[in-house]
Amino acid sequence: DEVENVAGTGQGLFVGTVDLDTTQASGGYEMVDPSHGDGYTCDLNNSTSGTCTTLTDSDNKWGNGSNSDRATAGVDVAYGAAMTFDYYKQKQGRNGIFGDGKGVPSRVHYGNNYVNAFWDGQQMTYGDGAGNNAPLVEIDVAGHEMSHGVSEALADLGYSGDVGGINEANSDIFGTMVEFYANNSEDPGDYDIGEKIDINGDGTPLRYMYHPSLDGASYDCWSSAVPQSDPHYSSGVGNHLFFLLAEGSGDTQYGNSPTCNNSTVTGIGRDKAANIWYHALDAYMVSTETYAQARQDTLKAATDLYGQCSAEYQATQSAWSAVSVDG
Ligand code: ASN
Ligand code: ZN
Ligand code: CA
Repeated sequence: DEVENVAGTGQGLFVGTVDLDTTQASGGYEMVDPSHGDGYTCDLNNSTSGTCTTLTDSDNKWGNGSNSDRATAGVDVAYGAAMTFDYYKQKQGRNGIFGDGKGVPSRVHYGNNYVNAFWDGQQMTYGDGAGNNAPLVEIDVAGHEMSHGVSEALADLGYSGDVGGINEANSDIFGTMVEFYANNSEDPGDYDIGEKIDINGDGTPLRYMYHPSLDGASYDCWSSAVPQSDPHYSSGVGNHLFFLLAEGSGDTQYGNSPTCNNSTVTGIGRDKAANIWYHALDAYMVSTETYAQARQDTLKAATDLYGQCSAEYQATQSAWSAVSVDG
């Protein structure tokens, strides 16, 4: 018989040594997390389909901090899934990605040289990376992908035109909020996406929320080119909006964030900014959302949460105008 809520420890690739809740089974332990809806972590054994084998361990000490142990990547993603579950529950009152209290599977070691991670509507899958880049198992990436599940459940956000960028920005916003929430000493919160993966081999992250065009392709400001572009580039407008609303234009800790209209924006803090965005997603956004509608919907959310004459409402107006989304 299985004994639940067993306290294990793991040594991940990026997160250092962390606690993991596991399940005791005959002869050892399984990486099944009863504290987070029985979400489990499994090894695809470099296949792209077929059986995913739930990770097991004899002494409940998982991974060794290096890829030489196949459980190491599993530690990072089990932790990332738990932190994502906890963020939504504690901060947004949402019980699991689907709101049903259930955890989701996290599948590691997908294929060969796969430089991506994805949510398929039901579960998580992570590649090992190729060449010099690391497996795509960082906290903000895990939070990004699972937030695709949340945005699908709440608003069924589309994936082309403005809404494609809003969808991707939503995932970067909550991936980053999960990274801050986890408060992991080895991978503390910031407004870079995937900064530890070294996807480009030169130390740069996948994306920069505070100044999206630093990646050479993302948009800082809305223009008619934005809805034509890849969602990972049109997301720049939403990422930039979120950074300005959270931290302001004069931030020196996370990055200098230039405004598109030479204005100065005073941030309201990331928790309030995330609450406004989440409430807009939950209550107002639609599958065909445009950036102009997102401005209106976040203003409705700011009114609901803080009142129409609030500093939070005014900052939301200023931040959208600062990314060239005017009322
Ligand atoms: N990692 C990518 C993303 O979530 C997968 C994709 O291209 N949809 O954006
Ligand atoms: Zn995405
Ligand atoms: Ca990050």
